Amino acid sequence: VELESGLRGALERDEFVLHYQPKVSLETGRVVGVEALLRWRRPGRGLIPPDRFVPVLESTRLILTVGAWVLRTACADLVSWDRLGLPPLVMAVNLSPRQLAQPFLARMVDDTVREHGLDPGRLELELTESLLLEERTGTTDVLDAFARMGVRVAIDDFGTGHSSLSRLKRLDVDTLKIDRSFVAELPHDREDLAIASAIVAMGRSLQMRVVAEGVETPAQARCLARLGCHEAQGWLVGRPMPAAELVAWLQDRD
Ligand code: G
Ligand code: G
Ligand code: MN
Ligand code: NA
Repeated sequence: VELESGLRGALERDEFVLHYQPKVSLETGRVVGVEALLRWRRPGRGLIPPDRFVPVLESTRLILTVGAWVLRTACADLVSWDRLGLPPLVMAVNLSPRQLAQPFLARMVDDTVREHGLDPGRLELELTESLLLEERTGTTDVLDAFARMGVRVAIDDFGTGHSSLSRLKRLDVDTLKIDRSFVAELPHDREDLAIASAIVAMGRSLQMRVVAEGVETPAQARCLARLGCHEAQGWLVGRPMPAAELVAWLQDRD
């Protein structure tokens, strides 16, 4: 309750910030995109990570206004990086189930992308795997709308939920993100290796891109590259950073 009252008005008080975590191609080693991750700068309490407050936002309608702010801010930052002459990255933004149930979500995303003059293919929306379980017609419609617009869709934390593979086949999904729990014990753990290998093989055969999350060591990255995983995200590549720090980090790499 105290958290909820603090969150009300946090947007107006400018207390939210986005950090960006880079992703690299395992084929070229190049940075290909970033994921926008929300943090709450709570007065007197420091930077609060999303697992502490996103569920509260989601249990209220606050996630809708904060979610729209996240999308606008991420698009504005992406445009500013283009203007600095940085290589064209793909911006990944997380969407919660409640946002996906919003009737005008596709329109809101379309408007935001247009207002910033972005190629829609530069935006990737990350959805949780639980959406693949539900036979909610609305989900199919909104994913179809994203596909028509050319906005990419990724399934986050893949492998942890109970997704229906037949539904995965029917939905227009571009990217699977292997949950970091399957990456942590690579390359030694035989079960995790089998799971990661199966996800990569399935994604590739369905023409999807596969991204591994939580990559912390060169041995994990080599193992994933050998399996055919396209991209890696994790501390080995870079931690989530404020926009200014990301720009310096990107310029440093070249
Ligand atoms: O940055 P961190 O690892 O603490 O993020 C944990 C999780 O919080 C993310 O994987 C994502 O599921 C969720 N999250 C982060 N930012 C956002 C956001 O902007 N919107 C929503 N809905 N969830 C987010
Ligand atoms: O979208 P998702 O909930 O997966 O967000 C990714 C979260 O995982 C981020 O909040 C980030 O802080 C965390 N994270 C990112 N890279 C690593 C990593 O290499 N190892 C671990 N343990 N956590 C990570
Ligand atoms: Mn994510
Ligand atoms: Na994730």
